[in-house]
Amino acid sequence: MRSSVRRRTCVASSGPPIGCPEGRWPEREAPLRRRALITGITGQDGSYLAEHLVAQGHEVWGLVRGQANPRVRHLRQLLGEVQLVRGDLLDQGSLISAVERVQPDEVYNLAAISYVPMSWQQAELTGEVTGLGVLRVLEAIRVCSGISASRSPGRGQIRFYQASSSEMFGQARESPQTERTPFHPRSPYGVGKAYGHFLTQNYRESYGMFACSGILFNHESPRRGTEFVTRKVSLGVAKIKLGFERQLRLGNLGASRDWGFAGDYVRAMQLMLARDEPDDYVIGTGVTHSVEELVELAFRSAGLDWRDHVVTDAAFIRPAEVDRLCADPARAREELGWEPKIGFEELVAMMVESDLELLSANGQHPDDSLGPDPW
Ligand code: NDP
Ligand code: GDR
Repeated sequence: MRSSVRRRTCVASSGPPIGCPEGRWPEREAPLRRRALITGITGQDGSYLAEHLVAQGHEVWGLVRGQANPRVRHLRQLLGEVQLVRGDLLDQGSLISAVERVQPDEVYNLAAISYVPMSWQQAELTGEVTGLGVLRVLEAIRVCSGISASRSPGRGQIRFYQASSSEMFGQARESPQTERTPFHPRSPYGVGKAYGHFLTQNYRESYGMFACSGILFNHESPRRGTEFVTRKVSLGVAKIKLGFERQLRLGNLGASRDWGFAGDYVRAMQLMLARDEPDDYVIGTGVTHSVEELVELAFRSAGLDWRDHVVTDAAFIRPAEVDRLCADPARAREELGWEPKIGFEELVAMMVESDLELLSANGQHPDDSLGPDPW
C-alpha cells in the first residue's frame, strides 16, 4: 500500500557524496531511508529505541494516545527528529489510520500496561491493551498490507516487532530460560503477554508476515518508571541520602531477576527486524540477582547501609510471585551478534547517580506530586 510518491531521503549516518549542493543526495542516488512506527514511544524503551533508530538513519514516528498526554514532554529532546501520530491500542480504527498515514517499513509494538501489580487491579483493561492490543496492531498491518488468508503467504513490506516478556515464563519450569522453555505466567500481565506472543507467531505462520517477538528480561535505566523496583530503590536512596526521607518501603526482597540496561536491549529489537527470516529471541544477561542484592548495592553506592532504612511492607507483596528468572541469551548472541554492554553494578550506580543529580537540581521528583504508589 506504500504510496508511489514516497519521498526518498538520505541516510543520516553516511551522508551524501562531497560536492552535493546543500548536503543533499542527488535524487536518483539517495538510499531509501527506513521508516519506523513505535507504539509506546513515551515509555522507557520507546525513548531509547527512537534514539537508536534515529542514530541508525531511520525516519521515526511515535504513536501517542490521549489528549494533551503529559508524557509527551519526555520526548521533547527527540521531537526534532521524531514525528507523532495519534492512536490507541484500544481503538482498531485509529491503528489502521496510523499505519495508513505513516506507511512504515517497521512497526515496534512496545505499548502495554506494563506494571505487573496493576494487572490484578485492572485485569480486563490489561487483557485489552497488553493482550488484544497486539491483535489490533497486527490486524492494522495485515489490512493495510492487503494480506488475507486467501492471499497467503504474502509477507508484505511491513516488519513487526512484539515486546514479549520473561513474565511469560513466570513459575519457570527450567533455568536458565530459552526460546523453548514452556510458559507458566503468574499474573494477568503475563497471561496477556503470552497471548500476544502466540498471536505474533500465528500471524507469521498464517499469513507469512515478518513478525518477531523479543522475549526481554527486566531492563532498567534512569528513565525507568518510578513504580518499578530498581527505580523505586534508586530514587529512595537519593531521597534518603539528601535528607528528604528516612525510610524505603518494599515488598518481597527474596525475588530474583536478570536485570540489564534498556539502552542495550533496544539494539536487539532492531537486529531482529534486520534479519533475513523472522524469529523469536530471548534477550537478557544470563546473570540473576535478588531484590535484596539490588538494595544492598544501591545503598552502598551512596555510602549508606540498607538495614538502617528499608522496611518490608505487605502492601507490596503480590497475589502470585515470580520467584526467579534468568535468561539464556545464546541464540541472540549467535544469530544476532547481540551482547549486553552494561553490567548490573554499573547499571545500579548509574541509576543512583542520576537520581541524586535529579533531586539535587529539582528538590523532588516530578512524580512525587502524585503521592505514594498505591500498590
Ligand atoms: P512503559 O510502561 O515505560 O511504557 C508503556 C507504554 O505503553 C507507554 O508509552 C504508554 O503510553 C503506552 N500505552 C499504554 N497503554 C496504551 C494504549 N492503550 N494505547 C497506546 N499506548 C499505550 O514500558 P517499557 O518501556 O518499560 O516497556 C516497553 C514494552 O516492553 C512493554 O510492552 C512492556 O510490557 C515490555 N517489556 C518491558 C520490559 C522491561 O523490563 N522494561 C521487559 C519485557 C517486556 P502513555 O504515555 O500514553 O501511558
Ligand atoms: P517485574 O518488575 O514485575 O519483574 O516486571 P518490578 O520491578 O515491578 O518487580 C521486580 C521484583 O521486585 C519485587 N519487589 C518490588 N517490586 C516493586 N515494583 N515495588 C516494590 O516495592 C517491590 N518490592 C519487591 C517484585 O515482587 C518483583 O519480584 C517488569 C516490567 O517491566 C514488566 O513489564 C516486564 O515484562 C518484566 O519486568 C520483565
